[in-house]
Amino acid sequence: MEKLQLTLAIIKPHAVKNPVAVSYIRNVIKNRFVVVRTRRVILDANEAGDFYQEHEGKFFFNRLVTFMASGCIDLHVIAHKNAIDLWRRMLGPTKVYKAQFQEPYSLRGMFGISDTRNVAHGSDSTVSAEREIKFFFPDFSFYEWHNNDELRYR
Ligand code: RTP
Ligand code: MG
Repeated sequence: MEKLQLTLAIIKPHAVKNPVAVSYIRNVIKNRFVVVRTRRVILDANEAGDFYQEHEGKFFFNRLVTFMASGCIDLHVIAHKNAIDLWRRMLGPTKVYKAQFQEPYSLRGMFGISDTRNVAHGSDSTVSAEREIKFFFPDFSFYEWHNNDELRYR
């Protein structure tokens, strides 16, 4: 028996403000994943900068941080046998032109506005998933998650 993998999905401000996008995305998440935790927050620029620290110094960093602090974001800790890859595949390519032309039915293909306003975030590895979940849910116990007998798959 193996434990379901966890990832963090963040619905970005422009998508949270778009009722069609946010309800579609919530449905997709509910239907494909086990939803472990959900929280709506507003970040200030410092918090957004901390979250995206790996991108500090890149040309899009300020734009990204300002955008992420511009309104509510929805956080979803979600679980699936293959949560990290599945969520990133559902998102589609980071670049909006690629998403629209190559994966038009991906979330970014359908609701992406620009390379920054690209609908949602997904952790890119088990190490970043753990860091990112702890960042927003500091009381989340990975120990308990891994030792709880519920939500295992065969
Ligand atoms: P994410 O981390 O958000 O799931 O997306 P990702 O792995 O596909 O992309 P990454 O390279 O990690 O970039 C993080 C976020 O930075 C913004 N970005 N803006 N040219 C630009 O303006 C630009 N390039 C990247 C995006 O919001 C991307 O999701
Ligand atoms: Mg990334």
